[in-house]
Amino acid sequence: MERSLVLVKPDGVQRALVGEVVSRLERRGLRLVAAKFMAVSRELAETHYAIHKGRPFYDGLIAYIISAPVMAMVWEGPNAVAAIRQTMGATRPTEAAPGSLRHDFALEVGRNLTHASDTVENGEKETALWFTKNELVDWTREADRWVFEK
Ligand code: D4T
Repeated sequence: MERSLVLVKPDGVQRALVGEVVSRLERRGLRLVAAKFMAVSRELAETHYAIHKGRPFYDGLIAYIISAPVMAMVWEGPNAVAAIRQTMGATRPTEAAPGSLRHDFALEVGRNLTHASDTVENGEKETALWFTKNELVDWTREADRWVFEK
């Protein structure tokens, strides 16, 4: 079962789109594993976006992600990484597929509402960065057998 970190970024929180994001992931069939509403420290932001350090948009990206609270979550399911990124849409909202969150609710790459892990490996790494083991809920959903093939 794959897992992905999902963030509703500060713009999504300020625009009251937390419910929309949660609803779309639930309706897709993904299973919520963990969630917390939190202010992001500069240290966490810099660790999370370390790969982008030195790029022209880096300082703005850090300022944006710490500018207001985020809703941090972990979602799981078969093919969760690809499924969630598809639900989010391409990083640049003008390249996002119609019907995706970024297509439907965003215009600019620097205000693109959500984050989702881009690989299975990063799903695990980012889950461990944002959540402690105790915060991850291991549970069986009644509908699982109607959504998951195995
Ligand atoms: P995140 O990580 O926020 O889900 O975005 P993606 O995984 O979809 O995209 P990314 O890592 O390439 O970019 C991280 C983050 O930086 C912002 N960004 C990116 C930006 O402001 N300007 C840019 O030119 C790029 C490439 C948006 C997302």
